[in-house]
Amino acid sequence: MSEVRRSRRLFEHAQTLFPGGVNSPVRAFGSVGGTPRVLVRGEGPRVYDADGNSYIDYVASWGPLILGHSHPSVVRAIERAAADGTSFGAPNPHEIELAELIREAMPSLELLRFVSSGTEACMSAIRLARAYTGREMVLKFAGCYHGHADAMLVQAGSGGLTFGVPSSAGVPAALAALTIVAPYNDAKAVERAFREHDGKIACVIVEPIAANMGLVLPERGFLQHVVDIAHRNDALVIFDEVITGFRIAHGGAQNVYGITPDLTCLGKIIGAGMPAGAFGGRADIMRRLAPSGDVYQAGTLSGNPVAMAAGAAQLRELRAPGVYDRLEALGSALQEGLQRVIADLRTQLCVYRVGSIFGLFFTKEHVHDLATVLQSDAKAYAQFFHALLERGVALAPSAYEVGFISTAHSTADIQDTVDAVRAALSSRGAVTTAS
Ligand code: HOZ
Repeated sequence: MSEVRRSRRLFEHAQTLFPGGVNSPVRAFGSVGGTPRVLVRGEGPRVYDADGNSYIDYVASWGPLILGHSHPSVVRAIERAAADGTSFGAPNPHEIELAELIREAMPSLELLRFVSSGTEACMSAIRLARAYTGREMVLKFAGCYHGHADAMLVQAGSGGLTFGVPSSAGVPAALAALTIVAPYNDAKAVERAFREHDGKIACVIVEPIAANMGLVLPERGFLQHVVDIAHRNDALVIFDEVITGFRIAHGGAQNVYGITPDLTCLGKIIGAGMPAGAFGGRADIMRRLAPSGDVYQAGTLSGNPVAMAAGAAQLRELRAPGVYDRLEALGSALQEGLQRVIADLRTQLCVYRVGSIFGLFFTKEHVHDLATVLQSDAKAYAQFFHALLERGVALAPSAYEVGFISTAHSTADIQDTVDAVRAALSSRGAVTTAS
């Protein structure tokens, strides 16, 4: 058992200051138990806790750190920008550079607006869609997570799922009634919803690759089908690419699947670990935003120069040839390594992966929606999580989150991870084995 005395002491203190000791629920280790590691440093593929333990990190701050921790270009950009001023609440050149880099990679964002988080991006995009269409209802998919704005906390993934509150207290019933939920990968249900609420649905919001209920891949044709149904019914399509944007490819999932959404939400990678989000899309829709239009949206820290400079530095690095090939090679090495271990040990563990995102489910069923996700064994995941943490590998502390590989991971890190998984699965009393 590694020493976690300092983490424990700090976390006890934090519990006197923050509800549950944290500033975002999943960090509390509530669903896996044990003491959350208080992290003091990150470098490349590793994080270091207050007791001096180090871990190969696959949380990557929940996705933003595609270049690993403290990448020199990002750190330099932050230092330089901060030296010139941490915030102006006025236009600045860094936001222009970052917007250009985003639009170059994702041309569907003809106009965009920066905000401070993915939650804000989704919340604002939905307001815009409602105003543009003059309709009030929104269709989302069960287990997808679009931040914690009221309208989106209906059968939500991520922390909502982890803590069994996918539909949060405090959300007015009248508001929740405007959010319709369909099962992921079920285009027929989308059709039915549009029939039932004819002329009332403003938009469909979807994670093109669902990554907040573990990793659930879209089935062939599903996304195009959703877009076709929405457009046939004069509704807009919002791609929530907060996780997939610049992660699975430079142009995000929309580029990989060749689909152009009306609006796109971004976050995570575009801020390189600094608070930043964005939403954007068709110019005729975006022009409805104040001050050009009548949809209000604002933020003191929107387009913050330090966050914008960090994001721009990261996106410049991601333009270098071979970056995504390298991420794919690392992802595939991890997946193959894990699958060898799983086969050798006859463990009921499924590995899903797209590029540098992976999801692990203790189940023998094919996972394609929230119902099948919930059939997986979350208790087995919790034991596995701790067995790996003990061996210096940090996965997300929830069965319903995903893992992220960065360019800073080496093939040796991947091999060490595979070895740790073999040891963890061999040692666990409760390994579920194929019968
Ligand atoms: N909602 C985030 C994961 N999908 C967790 C954010 C955090 O705890 O930092």
